[in-house]
Amino acid sequence: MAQLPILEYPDPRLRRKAQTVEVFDARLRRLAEDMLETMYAAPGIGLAAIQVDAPWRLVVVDVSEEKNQPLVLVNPRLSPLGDERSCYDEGCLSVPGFYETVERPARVRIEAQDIEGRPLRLEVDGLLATCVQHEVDHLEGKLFVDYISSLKRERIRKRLEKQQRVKDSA
Ligand code: GNR
Ligand code: NI
Repeated sequence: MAQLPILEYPDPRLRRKAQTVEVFDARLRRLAEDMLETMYAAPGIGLAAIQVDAPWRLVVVDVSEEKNQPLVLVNPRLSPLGDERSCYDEGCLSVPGFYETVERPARVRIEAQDIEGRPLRLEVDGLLATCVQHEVDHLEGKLFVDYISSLKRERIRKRLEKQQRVKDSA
């Protein structure tokens, strides 16, 4: 297993639309394993393949306390269940150090495939529902900062660009 570098906002590669996975092979399993290792090390509760510069419709999540309930979703599609919405203070490994409140549907149905390509259907709520919506947004090139005011978003962009310049010159 290996840890993978995570792209950071405003890297344009985070804005690509991820492609449908059609081949369920050892390379895909390897990518999912490396993503889980990267997510646990960060630490984070989810990671989309696009964040590690692999533009496939693949996400991993684990919202469990013990970090022992990994969920791998290939080609996930979501549909809201009911009208209830919930607010969560979201962060993102690609927007390190910044947190903003985002409102999303409270419950969603997930239709996806597992790492072997078998169909998977789940209904989720709470933090897991928030997290999978955040991850599926990544597959469309969308980030949580797109839900906040442009003023706040630009402030975050400028601060991250400055940090990246400092890192690059070190
Ligand atoms: O680790 C993460 N925490 C988190 C907190 C609230 C809402 C969403 C998330 S996902 C984030 C990891 C990440 O960036 N996934 O794409
Ligand atoms: Ni994220």
